[in-house]
Parts: sequence; C-alpha cells; structure tokens
Amino acid sequence: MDEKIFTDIPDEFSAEEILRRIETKIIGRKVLTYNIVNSTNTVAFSLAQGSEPEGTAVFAEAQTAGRGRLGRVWVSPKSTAIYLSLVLRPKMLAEEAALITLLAAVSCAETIRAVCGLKALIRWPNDILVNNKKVCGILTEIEVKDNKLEFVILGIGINVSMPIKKLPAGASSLDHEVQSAGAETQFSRIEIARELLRQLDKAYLSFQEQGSSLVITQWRNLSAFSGKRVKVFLANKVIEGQAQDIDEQGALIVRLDNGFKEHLVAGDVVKVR
Ligand code: BT5
Repeated sequence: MDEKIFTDIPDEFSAEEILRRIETKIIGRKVLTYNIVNSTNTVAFSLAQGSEPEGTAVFAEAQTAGRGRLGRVWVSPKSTAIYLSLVLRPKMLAEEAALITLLAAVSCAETIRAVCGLKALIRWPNDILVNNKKVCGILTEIEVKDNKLEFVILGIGINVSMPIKKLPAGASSLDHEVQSAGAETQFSRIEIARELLRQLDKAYLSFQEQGSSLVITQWRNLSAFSGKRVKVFLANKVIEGQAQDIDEQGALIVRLDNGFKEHLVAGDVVKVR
C-alpha cells in the first residue's frame, strides 16, 4: 500500500514525459532519467568521456553528492527540484567556456519568467535569484585534452517545491516564492524542465550560428548587478566598485573607486547595500 507513496510522485521525471511535445534540435535529443545518483554532473561526465553525443540530458530525482563550485555542496533532496546535466561539445576555446554559464543563466531566468511568472534575475556568474534569493545554480565543468576543449558538462539545479527549511540561508524555491505572495500555485517540474530544454536549445543554436552577442545582450537585461555597487572576494584580495557590464568572454567588468577596471573571471560577488 505504502509503495504508491514512493512510485506515484505527481510529476516524476520520465524521458517520455519530458520529451512530449518538445521539438529541440540539439538539447535533449536524448533524455536519461534516474532515480538517485551521486551527481548528475558526474554521470554526464562519464558518459561524455565515452562517446556520448552532444545534447544528451541527464535528469535525476535526487542526488547524494550534488555539488556546487569549489567543492561546495548542492542540497539535493528527492523530487522537489530539477537536477539536470547536459553533455555539450561546443566548438570554442576552453577560455570561452564561461559563455556557456552565461547562456545557461539566461535560459534559466527566461524559463522561470515564462513558466512561473516570477521576475528572475542573474547574479553573476551562476546564480538565479527570485526576490533576491537563490532558486537556481549552474555548474559548468570542462574536459580539456591536448589544449583542446573536448566537452562541457552543464549542470543546472532549480528548486521547485523544496521546503525552505531544507535550504541554506539566502536560498528559496519557486513554490515558496509564489506561495509567500499569497498564491497557492505548485509548479510542475516537468513543465519547467521542458521549457528549460527549449530555451537552452534556442540559445545554444543562436550561439553556434551567430556567436555570443545575443546572449550577452540578453544577459545584460537580466543582470541583478548592472550599475550596483559590489564587493568582490577574490582568492587574495577583496575589491569594491561598480558592476558595469560583462565582456565578450563573460567576465564581469567592475569599475573600481580609483577608476581602474577589473575584468573578473572568478570569485564571488556580493552586492553592497
Ligand atoms: C552552484 O554552486 O550554484 C552550482 C549548483 C549546481 C547544481 C547542479 S544540480 C545538477 C548538477 N549536478 C551537480 O552535482 N551539480 C549540478 P555555487 O555557486 O558554488 O553555490 C553553492 C552554494 O549555494 C552552497 O555553498 C550553498 O550556500 C548554496 N546552496 C546549496 N544548495 C542549494 C540549493 N539547493 N539551492 C540554493 N542554494 C543552495
């Protein structure tokens, strides 16, 4: 009897369901769904080290070792979020891989806006915020051989119905954000996943055909930082200034108080009040 509780998750991921009525060209050409994995990025990475073609999407209901950048943990409880990793084989230099994070950030923010009607913004480089709380994170990992970019694994986590008591401070879920505004809505993970694959496909095709200019323009319009004062924690120093823009490789341009400009390719940005 209790079995039903475990098998009857209303919008459990199944490849058929995710692929229903989406006509993407590259992203999600093949969809694999798992119940529990250590990390969808690890699964996708192993597949890509074989001969997995570009576009394969790996979804899981839960992760036992979900990860963020720099060895940080990504909280990944069961059936309350999207955990997705994509195998990509873009023709670009390894130094340009940050553009894939930007592209994904734009696609995630557009997906949340389209499906949930929430005003999602991007916090450089890889966070999506709703009401200033993190609802989505992106982890881009690459494999380089003989100085050549072999593949990119694009990992995306979106908190859909996760109770916020499971989340670290400053994080939230999409359901929580609409419910705290008084609505009773519960979003469908499948619907969000489908729209996300569509958005990523559109963005990736445009990027391959026309380069990064469109994604950079879209990114600028969705940035939580443009024109704001920021404090940046780098490995060996802390700098302050005004976030101005991103450059054509996806680096954040901060104008320091002494007039110099820094192009940041790594580091954490914290908004100053
Ligand atoms: C990220 O790292 O934001 C990248 C997260 C990528 C997760 C996806 S899920 C599918 C795929 N498989 C994986 O194993 N990973 C990818 P970072 O910028 O380093 O942020 C990590 C920080 O976010 C943590 O230190 C916490 O403070 C916070 N955090 C942890 N879990 C969270 C969650 N579920 N929602 C919001 N914030 C979270």
